[in-house]
Amino acid sequence: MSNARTTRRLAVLTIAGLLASGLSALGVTAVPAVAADRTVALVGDLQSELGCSADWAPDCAATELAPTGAEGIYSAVFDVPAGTYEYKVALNGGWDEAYGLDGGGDNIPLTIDGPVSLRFTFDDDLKRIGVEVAEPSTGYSASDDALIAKPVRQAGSDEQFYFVMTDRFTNGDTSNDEGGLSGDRMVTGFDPSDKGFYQGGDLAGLRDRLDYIQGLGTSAIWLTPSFANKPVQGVGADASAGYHGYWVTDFTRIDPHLGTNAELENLIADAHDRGIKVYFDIITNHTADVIDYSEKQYSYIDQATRPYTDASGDAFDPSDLAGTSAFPALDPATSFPYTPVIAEADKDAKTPAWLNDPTLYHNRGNSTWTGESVTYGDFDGLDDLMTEDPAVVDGFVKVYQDWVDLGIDGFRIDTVKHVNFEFWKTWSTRVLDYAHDKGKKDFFMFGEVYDADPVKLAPYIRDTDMNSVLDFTFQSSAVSYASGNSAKGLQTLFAGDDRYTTPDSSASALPTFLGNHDMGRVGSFLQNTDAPLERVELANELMFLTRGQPVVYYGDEQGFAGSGGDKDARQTLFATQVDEYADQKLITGEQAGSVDRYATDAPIYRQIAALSQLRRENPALLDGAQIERYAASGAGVYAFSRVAAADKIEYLVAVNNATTAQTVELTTLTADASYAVLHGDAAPISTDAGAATSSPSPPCRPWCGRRMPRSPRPPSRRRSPSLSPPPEPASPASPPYRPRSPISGRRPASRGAWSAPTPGTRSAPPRTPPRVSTTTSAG
Ligand SMILES: [Ca+2]
Ligand SMILES: [Ca+2]
Ligand SMILES: [Ca+2]
Repeated sequence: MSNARTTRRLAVLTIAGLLASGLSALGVTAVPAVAADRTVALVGDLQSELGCSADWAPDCAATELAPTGAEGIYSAVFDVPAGTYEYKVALNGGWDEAYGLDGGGDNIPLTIDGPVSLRFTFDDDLKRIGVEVAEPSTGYSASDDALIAKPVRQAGSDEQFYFVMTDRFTNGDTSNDEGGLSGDRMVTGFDPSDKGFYQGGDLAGLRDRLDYIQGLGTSAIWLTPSFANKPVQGVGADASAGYHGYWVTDFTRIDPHLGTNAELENLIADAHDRGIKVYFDIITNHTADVIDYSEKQYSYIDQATRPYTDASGDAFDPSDLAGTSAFPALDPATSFPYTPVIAEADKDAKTPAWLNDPTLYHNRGNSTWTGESVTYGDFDGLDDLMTEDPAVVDGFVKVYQDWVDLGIDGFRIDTVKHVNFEFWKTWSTRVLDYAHDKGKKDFFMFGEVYDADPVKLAPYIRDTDMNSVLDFTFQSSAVSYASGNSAKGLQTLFAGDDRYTTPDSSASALPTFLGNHDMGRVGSFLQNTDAPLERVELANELMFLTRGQPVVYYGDEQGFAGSGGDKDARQTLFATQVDEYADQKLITGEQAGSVDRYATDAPIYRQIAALSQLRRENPALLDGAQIERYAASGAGVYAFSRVAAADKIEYLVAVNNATTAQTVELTTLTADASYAVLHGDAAPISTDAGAATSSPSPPCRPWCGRRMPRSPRPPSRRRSPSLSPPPEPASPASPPYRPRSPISGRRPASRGAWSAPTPGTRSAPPRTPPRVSTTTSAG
């Protein structure tokens, strides 16, 4: 580490308190005003109702929000009569700076059935306005019960995934290593000394090691794509094999390197006997690279330059027809910007047979990852299907309905944003309805939409029958926090959760992850920090104790870090013959070497197993509501409550990514109660009926001596955090989200985006998490 300033101890803390009292209302607190150099006014057509002489008056003092004492947070309560309004905030008495919907310029609509006291809060950091009911007009009574809806928890959404690249897990059958082919590696694809070729792992190996997978607490195995692939693509130094599964030629058959359809059925049967589901990673965007262009040119040609023409020569735009049953007949010789050609030997290379029709592909050249090429372009030559054509939609509905019949429990859907949205609307509904009709009520599909913005992710959940999407926002924010960046990043992450809430979906179902086979392992993002192992453990704690379905990427549990994304994140758990893999360091600092790594006492394996058990034994941690309690402005504490409606037990979780112990004050849901420690390095805490005091006491562990105020708190008693966080490190670095390359090694990895390690030392002592578990009493 350069830049090591002081010897600081990495303090990573997670506590979960258990108490037995009922829920009380969350106190909404206010604080004495402090001098502020900015003023914030609520403006809108409700101002005249609130004592202003006019609406839309940014200089009206009657609707100013007051500083709360928390930096950048302004708030005020107004009694608003029934009506339909629009509002935003304006700063400093004028219109030069104003914020509305999602921090933008649009007004925010508000409709109120009856008079109500509303608290408006503005966060000057996030530029977001929050509104909440300050006080119900009357107390809660039994007659209100009917108004309370159960929280949405989607069927099949409480899994813990183990995402495994089959070729890299265990070689259970050496007879299939060459996939039934004979010749050199350019024919068979098998070369265990090259990270870009098949290494030998297979379905038989997975079946042999179900104990190992189950020992982590896994409830669902997600297999990398398993269908028959083109064994090798590319030539010379660019040659690589389809070991990863993303170069499919036969969508009806397991790749012979991995096993047979019968072996898959056996794996599913054994997994189901253990209560473990089996998920497929599936593709509809492209096939292997079989189609070439007679022009031998591959640059993208857009529709403005050369529109599609039907067989009669009339121009048309496929996006005008997507989602309908109409599509014109096309002519491979004239309809496309490039002329698709298929070598004679490859005429029947693909299964089902409809995939061999070159007019069912876009044939516009390689994607530039922008504009229309995002959906129309080839992934570096991979044949990009004309997914606007109903023949393609129908074809893939049938393909994947058949796999539902074989016993697959759910799908992870690849490259979702590279397929037109209309495809997903139709395809997802037909596949999900089919699964439900077959009695698979828990069938669950989640998409890989490679983006960290909930605004772009949520429509796939809201407007298609895709059940969920991989939570790239979580990945970005959790790893950023674990590396030492501001807790505000987590606040922003979870503030986006409402995007996913519909009558039948919620953020609770999002599969969460920390790294993967494309971007790289979590270990690679954190290995250059001051305390790599502790920070990976912190990231795991975040993943297992926050909302969502955790995904463990195979090998992370053995401490593999790797040197980047793609092939550099695809180590074998069996003894490697790849020198680069053997030369790598594990997250513990140990040399990876060339040895089998299936130890169930490896530090991360044990941690994941323990966190899994904690979730199982305390289901509020699995699917309970998550309510934010504290977010440091900078490195420091992020705290939240988890509570399940069924048992009304509050769990308090606090994590600290700073290198010093932290003490903070916060409000919980539950007054006059004691919290026992369930996990982590902490002392028991309590909420009391009086005012908060905060007096750190030895031994100086992160939460020692902290007392939590009762809730609801008297408005004037809120305090700032009693201990200032350490200086803010470099601002969070969001990884650039490049399209994932299914072609290994052709695209730069995103590693290195995490270039803001926390100043500190390498000598952070290991944590010793006590497992105190005592039942507590409530006041
Ligand atoms: Ca094998
Ligand atoms: Ca496409
Ligand atoms: Ca091609």
